[in-house]
Amino acid sequence: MKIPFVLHIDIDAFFAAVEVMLNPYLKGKPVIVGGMPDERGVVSTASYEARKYGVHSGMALRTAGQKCPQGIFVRGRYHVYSRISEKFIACLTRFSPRVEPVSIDEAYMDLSGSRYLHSSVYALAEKIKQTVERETGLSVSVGLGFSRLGAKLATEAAKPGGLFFVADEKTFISNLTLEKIPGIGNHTLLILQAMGIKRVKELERAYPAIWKRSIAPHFYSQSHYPAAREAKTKSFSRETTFPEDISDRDMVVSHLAYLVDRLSVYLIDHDYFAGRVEVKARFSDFSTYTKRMPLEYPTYSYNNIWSRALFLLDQLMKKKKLPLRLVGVKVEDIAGQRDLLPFISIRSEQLSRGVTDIKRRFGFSSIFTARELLLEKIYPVERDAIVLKTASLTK
Ligand code: TTP
Ligand code: MG
Ligand code: MG
Repeated sequence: MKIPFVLHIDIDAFFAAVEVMLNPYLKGKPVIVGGMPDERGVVSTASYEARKYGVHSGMALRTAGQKCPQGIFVRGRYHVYSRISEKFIACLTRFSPRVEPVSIDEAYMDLSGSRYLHSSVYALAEKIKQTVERETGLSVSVGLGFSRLGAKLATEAAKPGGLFFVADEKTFISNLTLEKIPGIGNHTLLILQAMGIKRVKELERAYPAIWKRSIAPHFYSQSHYPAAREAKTKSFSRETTFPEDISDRDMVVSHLAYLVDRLSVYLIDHDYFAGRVEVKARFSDFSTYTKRMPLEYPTYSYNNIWSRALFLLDQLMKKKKLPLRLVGVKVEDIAGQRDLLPFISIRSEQLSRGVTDIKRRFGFSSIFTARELLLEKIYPVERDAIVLKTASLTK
């Protein structure tokens, strides 16, 4: 029988580590990425030195400034992080065809097959860790287990900079405190803590009925989730050629917004999450360019996909001082599910779902973002679509 080996890998203090790598003066200092301490907004991440002062992702910048006055605050440089993220994932795919990126600095790999090429799965994991660290210049943590949950929890135990193999998942997991278990929310956690239950094994022992009925199914279904799925090649795209070449940026933006809107609704209708966005632009001289960028986490949110797409479009439009004849957008790294992301706000996803519900009931054209409305000037608007000249749908 083939034993499933899952490897989970995550970059340590990712954004902060990149800043330190690019500016060695920051080495060993409390670095806080996200903005200045007098600005609105939150901390993206903090170096481990800054974490000692209690600074963490998601904390208001102002609070971070109070907790760590000597902290060095830097604004994020997203395009730099995503380029390194791409390099990171590309490096992993050399070791296994089954790599599943789950966020900008994190991926699962199925080593069940590749391990035969090495003396042991542990040696292979070490090799992967060393190679990634050498090629990206960043420190990573690696977890090895027989399931996704096991591997992910192993990475947490290994942080920062370690490699951890959980050989006996059941014992390891039953000794963990409950907040370590993905899927046990804050609300449940508070109730259980009030009942004096802190660890997985205490819950299992004291309340076997609650355990079996409400938590174990979720937990074990994750625990026994088979090794990482096939590397995703699936993608969906929408593009259109304009009736006449367009030099007005707003008008191009409006087309792109409409195409992103269609893609987001498509993802929601099919229960898909996208991991990466690509934008394509063709100029009046037929020269064609594309640019791509990972999303911060797999999502179907119009707003998240949109903000990346707009950034990419602006990059592409700088290539030539010519009008455009075509614009297109593609979402890639499609997955049917994703890991729980307890720290990331999913308000924009709720918004996209709400808008999609309205579109389902009253027609696609019943609700648009303002930036799409410019299209009314040049195309007929029907109940279920704005009728573009050539809206091609590719799988
Ligand atoms: P994480 O891997 O969760 O965190 P990290 O890499 O900074 O630190 P570590 O893994 O060592 O605990 O997130 C990866 C990057 O994603 C992080 O560097 C910044 C970004 N991020 C946010 O912008 N907001 C958030 O709330 C979180 C959790 C991460
Ligand atoms: Mg990380
Ligand atoms: Mg991560």
